[in-house]
Amino acid sequence: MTSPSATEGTGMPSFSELRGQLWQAVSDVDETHAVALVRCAVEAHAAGSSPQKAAERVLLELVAPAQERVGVEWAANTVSIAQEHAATAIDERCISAVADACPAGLEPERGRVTVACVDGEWHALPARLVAEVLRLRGWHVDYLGAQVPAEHLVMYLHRRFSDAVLLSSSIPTYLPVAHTAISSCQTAGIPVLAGGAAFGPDGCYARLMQAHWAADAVDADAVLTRGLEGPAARAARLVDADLPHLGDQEYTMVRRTRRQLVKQTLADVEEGFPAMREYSEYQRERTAEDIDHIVNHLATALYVDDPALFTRFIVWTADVLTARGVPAYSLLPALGSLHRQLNDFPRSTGILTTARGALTAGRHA
Ligand code: B12
Repeated sequence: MTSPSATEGTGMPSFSELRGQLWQAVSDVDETHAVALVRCAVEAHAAGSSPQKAAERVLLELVAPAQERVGVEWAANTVSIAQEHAATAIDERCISAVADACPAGLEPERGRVTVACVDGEWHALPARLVAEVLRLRGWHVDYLGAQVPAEHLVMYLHRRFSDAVLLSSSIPTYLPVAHTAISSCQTAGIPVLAGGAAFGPDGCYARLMQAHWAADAVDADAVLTRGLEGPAARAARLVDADLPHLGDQEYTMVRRTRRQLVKQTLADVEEGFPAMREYSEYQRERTAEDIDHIVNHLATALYVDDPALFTRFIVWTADVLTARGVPAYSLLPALGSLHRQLNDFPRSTGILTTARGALTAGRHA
């Protein structure tokens, strides 16, 4: 691999070359090299622009893609969970190194924001990237990190002024708790800007929950600069008022009977997929976990009334299973069992039928 110092004086490699080098360092679990590389990149690129601009490019064009690639390689079963953890730790160190190498460009008139992940959400790195970029662009940022319960977030906001709360979530099953956090902050008088993969394509679920949305850190800066509409019209409402379809009680019923649904589905799958009888205890536990994720995503699709949320999850799960030598059609008995158990619930059976169609019609069959 090219040493970062070897490029000094002769000009830094392009961002695309640097991406390859950073990925190499991350996959070799070579933290020292990764940190040296991002520091050199900030220094070298600062000459042509400003330290803040160079730092932002390094965060968004080097560190973020490296972290995204970890996910792609894990899904394809080419890196293990342990390697994924090591890579994330290195990427976190790289973000700190970039932040240390470049003072925040604090501008009092830009205002103060609080960045936090919703309760239960462990994916703190995306929120941290957003926080650092906003800091570089002159915002005062209070970064609260992973899984912040709504009541503690609101207590914090009562003590420390914020122009807006930026809420991050990567996993769609946290959308109901995200909704509670959004409405609690708005009730406390603080507008909310949501972001992260959980909020769906183009932030459709953020809008459903009456929050503002931005695709990434640069977009967040633009939205905050335009100004967020005050929360007055959105405050002090019951979250159910945003989602009238919850009146059919299907979401509540699936949530309430989740354990029983998982247990029965596991039993039915064992019957419909005889290979499972040879499974080890460890494999059985993973299967139970997968079924729990399926029921949880079904509940979330009911919550936002969007079959596509569930279909995306099933297709993703099918890809992950296929990469691990488990046939995608092994998901069909689970979908069939849930369909039978929820036969009296039209929205649930509709969601299950749509996902089954995607699984059997596509390359996953
Ligand atoms: C690292 C990682 C983890 C780490 C997180 C560590 C950390 N400190 O962040 C750990 C190991 C904890 C983890 C756990 C899990 N993970 Co994970 N994880 C990832 C991974 C590989 C990278 C996440 C990341 O940092 N991405 C890079 C950032 C830069 O991209 P981004 O998230 O899209 O963020 C950008 C924008 O969305 C936006 N944005 C994000 N937040 C916000 C907020 C605001 C306000 C704004 C404006 C914008 C914004 O700006 C960001 C920068 O451009 C992803 C794969 C992936 N491709 O993302 C899986 C992934 C998110 N994880 C996944 C899963 C399933 C899980 C687990 C459920 C696994 C399990 N079975 O236990 C748990 C859930 C834990 C929990 N309760 O949250 C799945 C989710 C799939 C799905 N359909 O739900 C993914 C997609 C894996 C995959 N390859 O498919 N994970």
